[in-house]
Amino acid sequence: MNLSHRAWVSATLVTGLVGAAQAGPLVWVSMGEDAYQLLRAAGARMEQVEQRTVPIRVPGPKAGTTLGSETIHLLRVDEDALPRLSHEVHEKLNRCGGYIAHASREEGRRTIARFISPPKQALAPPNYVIDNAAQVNALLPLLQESQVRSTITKLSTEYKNRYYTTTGGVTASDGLVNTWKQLAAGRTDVTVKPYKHPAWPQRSVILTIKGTTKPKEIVVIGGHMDSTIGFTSENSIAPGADDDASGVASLQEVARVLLTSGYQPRRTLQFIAYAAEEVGLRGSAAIAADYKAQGKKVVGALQLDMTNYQGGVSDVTMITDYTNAAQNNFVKSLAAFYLPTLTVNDSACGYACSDHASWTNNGFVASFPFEAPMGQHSPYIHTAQDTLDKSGNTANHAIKFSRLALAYAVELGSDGPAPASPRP
Ligand code: IPO
Ligand code: ZN
Repeated sequence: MNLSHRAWVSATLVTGLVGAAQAGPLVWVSMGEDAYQLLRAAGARMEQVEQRTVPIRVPGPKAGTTLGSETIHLLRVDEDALPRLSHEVHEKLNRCGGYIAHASREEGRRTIARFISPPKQALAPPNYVIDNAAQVNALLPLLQESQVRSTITKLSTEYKNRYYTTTGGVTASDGLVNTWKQLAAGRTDVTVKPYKHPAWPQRSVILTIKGTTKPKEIVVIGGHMDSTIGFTSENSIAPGADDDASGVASLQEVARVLLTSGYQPRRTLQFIAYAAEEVGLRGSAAIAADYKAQGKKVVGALQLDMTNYQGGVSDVTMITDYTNAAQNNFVKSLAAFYLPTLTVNDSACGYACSDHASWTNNGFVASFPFEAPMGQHSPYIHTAQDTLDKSGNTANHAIKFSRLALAYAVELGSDGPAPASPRP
């Protein structure tokens, strides 16, 4: 008996109520209950709807503990209804509730099944120990708020939008390749490469610092470069200053400091700006699936999506769902040790809310430190008002995430204490 098959509750065939307004191709997507209800309320043309209830598990050492459950819907929907969904999800839901795009029903079912029973991790968990305090404490003061601020300004003002299919989206991606190449200048152990996605023009960008003794073990720090306002086209204004110029700027500043200081990790470090997050996590899904297929050993991934709007009293909110509890605890311990003035709390963000889910879904360990508790994050995202002035024209909040990500990069990237410095 095929259990996974039996678990599917299928589907009333639902046809669109406003067929005339929508004439796009039907695409496979999966989403949580709340996003699905919005889609239905909007009268979107949809077919072959089926749903499963997914336990929200705490993975890792506390495996078996559940945080409750949520219903995931798999369906074919008019592609033209999706931009509006992105918009409404953010307008009407106090949490994220994104969707994942799928190539077929079978691929969608497999993906959802992997959320229910995550693939066994090929890699033994790393040692989560803090043993590089001298190095981390020497590097932390080199991080500059002004650098993060200027990157957010550049990304959010130089292009009308950074949507995955527009000129702005492609130019922004090319611009990141150039900027990151300049950061890497003079380092023979560093590469910067665009990652091509055959189905759309915007490329993801990957900066790699090759590990000295364990180059096959990879630590990923990522954020998404694309922006959206829902119905986004060539001339739409979608600054995406918080979502997610802030995350890309936070991680670029970590790369800048590691590269200019001459830091050499034992494990390979990769900084990734993902394409096409806003349209169903497509860029990160492609990369994580590719890494899995190639047997790449991703030791851990850290997602930075929205770091610069302090909507609550807490500085850092650790996302608890579709992330790894052991690594989340490590990130919290890094905050407590290196950044003791930061306040940290927990929130769930729902199905497919950012690129960490792509790593989790492919059997890798991922964490997602976020700017605010659920519902207190920037209310301007996915609109033309997502601009830096909403954060007081500073990167004071985002720089905290650079500090946390730097501690993560050096502690996990070093895999053990720094070698004793040679005697003078
Ligand atoms: C997002 C992430 C976490 C939470 I809690 C609320 C909102 C934003 C995410 N859905 C997004 O738009 N990423 O691009
Ligand atoms: Zn977004």
